[in-house]
Amino acid sequence: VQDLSASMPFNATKAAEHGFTSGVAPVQGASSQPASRLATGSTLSESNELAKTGTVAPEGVNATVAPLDRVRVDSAGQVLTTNQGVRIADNQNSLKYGVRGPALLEDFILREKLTHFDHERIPERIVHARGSAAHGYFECYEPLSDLTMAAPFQSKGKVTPVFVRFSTVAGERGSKDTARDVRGFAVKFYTDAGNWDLVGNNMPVFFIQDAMKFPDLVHAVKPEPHHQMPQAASAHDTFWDFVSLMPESTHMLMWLMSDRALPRSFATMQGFGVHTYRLVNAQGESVFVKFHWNPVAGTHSLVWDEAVKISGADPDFHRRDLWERIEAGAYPEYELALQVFTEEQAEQFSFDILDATKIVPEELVPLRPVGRMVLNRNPDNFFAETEQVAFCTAHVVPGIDFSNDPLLAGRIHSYVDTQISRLGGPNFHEIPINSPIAPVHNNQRDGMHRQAIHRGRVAYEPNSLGGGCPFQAGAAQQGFVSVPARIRADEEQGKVRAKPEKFADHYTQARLFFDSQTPVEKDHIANGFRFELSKVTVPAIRERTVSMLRNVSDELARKVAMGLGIDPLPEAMPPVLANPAEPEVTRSPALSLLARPGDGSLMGRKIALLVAPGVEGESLTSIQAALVGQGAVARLVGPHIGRMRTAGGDMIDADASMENEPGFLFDALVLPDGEEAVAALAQDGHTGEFIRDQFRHCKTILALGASSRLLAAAGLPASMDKSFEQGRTGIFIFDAARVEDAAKAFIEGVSRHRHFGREMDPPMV
Ligand code: HDE
Repeated sequence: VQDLSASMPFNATKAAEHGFTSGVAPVQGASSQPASRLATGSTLSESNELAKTGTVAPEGVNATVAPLDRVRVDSAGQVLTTNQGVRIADNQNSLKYGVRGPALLEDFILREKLTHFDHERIPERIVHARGSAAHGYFECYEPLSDLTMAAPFQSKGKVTPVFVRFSTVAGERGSKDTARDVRGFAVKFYTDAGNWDLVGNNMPVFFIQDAMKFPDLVHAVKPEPHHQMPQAASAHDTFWDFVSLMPESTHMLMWLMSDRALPRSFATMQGFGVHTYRLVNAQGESVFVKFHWNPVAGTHSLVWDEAVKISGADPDFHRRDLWERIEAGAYPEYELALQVFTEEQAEQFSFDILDATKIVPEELVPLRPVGRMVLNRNPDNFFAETEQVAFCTAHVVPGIDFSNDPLLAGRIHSYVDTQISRLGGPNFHEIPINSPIAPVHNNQRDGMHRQAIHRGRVAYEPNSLGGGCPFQAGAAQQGFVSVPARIRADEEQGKVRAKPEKFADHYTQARLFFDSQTPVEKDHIANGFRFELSKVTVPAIRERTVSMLRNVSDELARKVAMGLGIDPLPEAMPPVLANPAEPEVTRSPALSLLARPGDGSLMGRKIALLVAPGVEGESLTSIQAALVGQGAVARLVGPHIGRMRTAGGDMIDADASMENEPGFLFDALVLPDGEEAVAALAQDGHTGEFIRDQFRHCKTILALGASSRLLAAAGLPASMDKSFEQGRTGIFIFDAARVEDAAKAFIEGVSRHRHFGREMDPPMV
């Protein structure tokens, strides 16, 4: 074997293939992960035994991390090369014939660089293009082996690595985070029996009942084809034209017009599997299941005016929040809960469990908590992980199976299909973020970008030349076996293009949702419809929607009609099903966002403490320390960023300015004591805007000492004065000497998120 000089570019993986061993220790250009691939296994995923089991990662350690190490690249201390490993001497100038002469075609370094650049973009997802993701783990509370053999649920404390991508639906990849929209909530479980993707949303129902209508729905909501407007918004003619002709969408529209469509963060929204799935145990017995993710931080949303402003000041609002929470250790956490019911139970329900426009009310089938999911690691590279991750509803593992939901059936096909064009071929499972930690062995071969180097001459089964390998598992060895009878088939019907009768009950559950909301939430839903329909230019579409709403609630229809100047109220749209079955449940408090206030913790909440030169330093730092002690992010926001002197002569550093981080980006506000600082803040128009937005969006405000003047100067209504002291409205005025009491009252106020008691429509401030 020929000796390689230590100073030469050297790739340990390659060299090992040719017989080089550790005797050659390259100084530069070495792979930081020496040749582990050949030694261990035949697939990309097999390099890490610990990860493969999926059971050993202690809290905070992610078993998918180690296998990904093989493909992580860190160029620190490395020389610049071409993709062929050739060192580049000059990365500034193309090759020319004389300094002022023509560029030369033979410049392979320039051409490689430009060609790669030209192809750096891949097609964005047709829906859910805008997304953000994180790594984490799922931990099982108790074994569920009586219900399912799915690997993540087999023992108490079992940990399964996950990768979760949150998304909006309609907007393009670069669109804003805070659009009124459904949010995707897609979880990839890297189980030790293969990958399981639970591709859900933050709302438990969907617009349509049959996959046949999905392209129509998406074409209607996307920017209109002639002028490509509006971006990331459903408030336009084609969307409302379509949904007002599709009464099955009514229930989903209730959710979409509610504050559910404006989550405060990914950490404060629920997730749902939407469809009915099946759990299957080792005996082949199966039950139906609905999946729910409930955020430990509680459900919490933005208000519309706030969402609109945030999309201008920080279009990455949710992405930033997710990233910062994880960097700060305020890990987003969700409890997984199941609704389990039998086929016999399902047959008795007043609705059809195969209909994705229906929920199973929690009062009918209670939630059973089965585990928790913690997101504790940001991706290293957005493109490699968040963009290239491929979720597919077809990815299930033994123990999970499908129901006959016709929407789900379409999805089982669609997701794999879309990855083939989006990720450039059938080998997308080999992209590191997609590759399972369970071993992969089959006779599929070739295709674009194949990574695995299959050895031997056998790529067929049965074979004798390969010893019959890879061999069929069969049920005894946990091979996937489909549940034989998925709901009783009606044999007399034969092939049909039709729907079961209960699918035609379009309004009972829409009514259930609306009637279960608090008065504030009902107002927000009406205002949501008012805003969206006010952007619709065709009066007939507005009226048709109002006539549809009359089947849900006349109170709602009237409010919306009034907001749109529709008078008289149009007739109710004739329902498809004249006599729907009596519902089991007519009020479900669990459907209110306020039903899940969370643990009251301040973890991850962003609080602004206004500062200016001459600020009273002691009370300021004491409040700041109290907030940070509760896990909040307490930022000093000044007329400018950087250093300024306090009244006591100390120096403080403002993290942000009122210009670069306006008030609506924060969950709560502290106004400081200090005559000079208050005078300076009163001079700055941003201060009034800051306070007014905090007030209008019903957030907690604390004014210390002299700064109470700023509240009045901002034009807050005088009627609020009397209740300020008691804090009933979430506004607290304290003497700076009582800073400890102030901190206590303020923290309690912030933990309640918002104080809707002071909301006014139209806003007075
Ligand atoms: Fe999707 N959906 N969808 N969807 N969906 C996609 O797959 C589709 C539906 C959902 O973060 C696409 O990889 C059809 C319901 C999420 O990468 C595509 C139908 C629910 C994500 C697709 C539906 C979802 C997608 C686009 C009706 C909630 C993002 C790119 C039959 C349960 C996953 C891609 C991620 C993405 C098709 C309906 C959730 C085109 C045909 C219902 C969270 O394949």
